[in-house]
Amino acid sequence: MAVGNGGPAWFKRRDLLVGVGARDALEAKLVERAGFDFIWSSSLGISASHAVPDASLLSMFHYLEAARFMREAVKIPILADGDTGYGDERNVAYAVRRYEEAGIAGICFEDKKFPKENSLLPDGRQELALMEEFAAKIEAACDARKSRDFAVVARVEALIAGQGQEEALRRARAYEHAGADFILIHSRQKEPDEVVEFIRRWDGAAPLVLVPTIYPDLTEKRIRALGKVRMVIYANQPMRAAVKAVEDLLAEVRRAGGIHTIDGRMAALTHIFELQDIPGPGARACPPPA
Ligand code: SPV
Ligand code: MG
Repeated sequence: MAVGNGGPAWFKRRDLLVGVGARDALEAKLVERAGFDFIWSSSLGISASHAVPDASLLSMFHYLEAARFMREAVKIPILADGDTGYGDERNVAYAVRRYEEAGIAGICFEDKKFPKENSLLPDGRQELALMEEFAAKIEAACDARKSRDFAVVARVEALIAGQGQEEALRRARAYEHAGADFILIHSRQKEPDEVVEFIRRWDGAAPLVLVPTIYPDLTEKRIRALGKVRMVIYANQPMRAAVKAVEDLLAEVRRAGGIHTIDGRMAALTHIFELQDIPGPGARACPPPA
């Protein structure tokens, strides 16, 4: 059943919800404080924080645990990246039950074969699952949830796999028919033309979700003007910003032979304590050594 027919309520508050990818609870908190609408618990981010490829290496419980800590730290909804569903329909149904009971607002499954590789990996293996098999996973996900407020997002990887618009549309229609509340259409083209064409041709009722990592020129204003898209996800920008900042800082420490030149480049310890919700006197930084 499409969202217009009484699907998840949490996304109806705004015409376009903007979510940001997080690896952990601290990053999720920063996203919430910056005023974004929801958290994307990113498989790329969570894998990268374990320094392993985003290639179905970690278990469902690693991803669930990360999302659960995020959930405890923020009030805004968390949309979980559920990869390919960790197996067949039984695994999908199991994951939906665990994520829903953990207070996660929804989950996204992608129609690639397990084990998958990240969609943006140069020369990555992008093999699609059979459409009928993935539609059965979406149906299993919808049947497994207790509440209609738990969103099931079907992610179409046909454009990522170079299979073209017709195949992407055929799959999106099948997944909507299977019960998906949203269709995430992913692309790795530098120009947004491919995604824009899909949006233009999309004739289903399910709202679309975009991840414009590779085509950042498609801004929120342009997305709104296109219509049909109700969620946009900036999946990995905080992680990439953090890695760059830390690498630059560490190089400076090596260069300077000490930590005496970097004060202005770090958050104050008091800010870290505050992000940890440490009350009262605990929020004071340690005095410098006498
Ligand atoms: C993620 O953030 O894990 C995603 C988005 O799935 S992408 O990396 O573009 O595949
Ligand atoms: Mg992912």
